[in-house]
Amino acid sequence: MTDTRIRRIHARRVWDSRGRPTVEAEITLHDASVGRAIVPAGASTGTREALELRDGGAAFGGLDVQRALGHVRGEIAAALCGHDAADQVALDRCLIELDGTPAKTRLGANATLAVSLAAAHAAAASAGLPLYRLLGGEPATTLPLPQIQIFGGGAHAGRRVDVQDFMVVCPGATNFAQALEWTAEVYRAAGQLMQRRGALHGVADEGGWWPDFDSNEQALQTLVQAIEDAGYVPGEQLAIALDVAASEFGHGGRYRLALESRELDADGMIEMLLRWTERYPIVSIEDPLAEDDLDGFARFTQAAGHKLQIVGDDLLVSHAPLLREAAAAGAANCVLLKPNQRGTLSETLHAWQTARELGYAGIVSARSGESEDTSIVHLALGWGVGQLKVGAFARSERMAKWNEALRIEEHLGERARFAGAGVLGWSR
Ligand code: 2PG
Ligand code: MG
Repeated sequence: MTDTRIRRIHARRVWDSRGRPTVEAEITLHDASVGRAIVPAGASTGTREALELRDGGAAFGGLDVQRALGHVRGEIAAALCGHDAADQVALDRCLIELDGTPAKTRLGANATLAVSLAAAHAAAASAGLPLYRLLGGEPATTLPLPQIQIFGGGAHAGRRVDVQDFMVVCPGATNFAQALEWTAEVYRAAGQLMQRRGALHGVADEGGWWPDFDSNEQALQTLVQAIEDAGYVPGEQLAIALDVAASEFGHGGRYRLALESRELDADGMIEMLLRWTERYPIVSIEDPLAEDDLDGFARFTQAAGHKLQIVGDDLLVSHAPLLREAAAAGAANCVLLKPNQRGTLSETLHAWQTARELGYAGIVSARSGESEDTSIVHLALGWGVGQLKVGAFARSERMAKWNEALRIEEHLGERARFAGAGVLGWSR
C-alpha cells in the first residue's frame, strides 16, 4: 500500500563539485519510500535570483550552510510532516508561505529547493516510477537537445576570457546518444588542438578546456577547427552555442572586455555578436547583454531573434513575472530554467509554463557548482522542455547527467524521441 504522507525530513551537509558545502534533503514517506536531492550553486548568479543562504564567518570561506540545514530540520520539517509528497503544488505553496519573502531570504532557496525536489523523488519512488514519468506521464518521451561546453571562460575560468561558455549543439543528430558521440569527438579534438598549441592547461569549473586564448573570437575559431578536425561539417551536424554571461562584465550599458582591453556600449556589443553570428555557425546566445539592459536585449532580439536562439538567464532568473516583462519588451526567445534560482519546483515549472504561453523556448540548466544529483535531466524530460545544459563533456558531476539521459533513452527504446533542431528558440 502506498502512503505518500511525509514521515520524516532530514537534511545533511554534503559537498559540491567545487568542494563547497551544500544542502542535501532526504524525505521518508509513511510507506517507507525515500527521496533525496542535492542543491547546486552558481558562480555567475543573477542579482534577482532567490537567495542561497550561507552562514558567513570564517569556516569554508563563509559558505557553510548550517543555517539552511537547521531550517530544513526544524521549521520546514515541523510544517511539512504529514503533508502529501505527491501534491507538489500544495507542498511548494506551504514552503513559500512558510518562508514568507519574495526571494526566500528567510529560509534560503537552498533549504526550500532541497525539500521540494526530495519530495518529488519520494513521490516517484512511492509510485515506482522514474521522476520524469511521474512529472510528464506517458507522453514524456522526448530526450532534450543538449548544449555541451567545450571551452569554459568568464567566472568559471578566472575571467581568462570574457565569454563564459563556448558550447556545441548537435541539431543534426538523430538521437541523444549520437549527440554525445559527436560531442565526445569534438571535445577530444579541441583538447588535442590546445595541446599542439602548447595551450592545454586542464579544465575550467564546468569541465570545458581552460581558455588560453588571445581573444574571445580565437575561442570561436578554435571551436570551429575542432568540429572540422573531428570530421564534421560546422553548421550542419554540429553548431555553436554561447553563454556570454554579459552581466559579469557589463553594467549601466557599458561592457568591459578585459581580455581585449576595450569597452563597448550596448550597440557595440550587439554589433560584435552579430558579426560573430555571420562568421561562425552560432545557433544560440545566452545573456548577450547584461541583466540590467532589457533595452539592449530587446534590440538584439529584434536584430537576430528570427535566426538565433536568444536565451535569458540572469535576465529572467526562471521567474514568470520577469518573463512577462521581457516578452512585453520583445527581449529573448528562450528561457534558461534553474530550479535554485527560485527555490521550488512549482515556481520553476510555472516559469516554463509562462514561457510556453509567450512562445518562448526553454533550456533546463545545471549550475557551475554541481553534484551527482541528476534531477534536472528528469525535469527536462518530464516537463517537455526540449533542451538541457549541463556544462562540459568531462567530470562526473556533468557526466552523471549525460549518462542518466542515455539510460532513459535506452529504457524508452522505440518510444524515445529526440528534440533535434526544431526545438531552438527562433523556430517557434
Ligand atoms: C550559467 C551557469 C551555468 P552559474 O551562467 O548559465 O553555466 O553558470 O551556475 O555559475 O550561474
Ligand atoms: Mg548563464
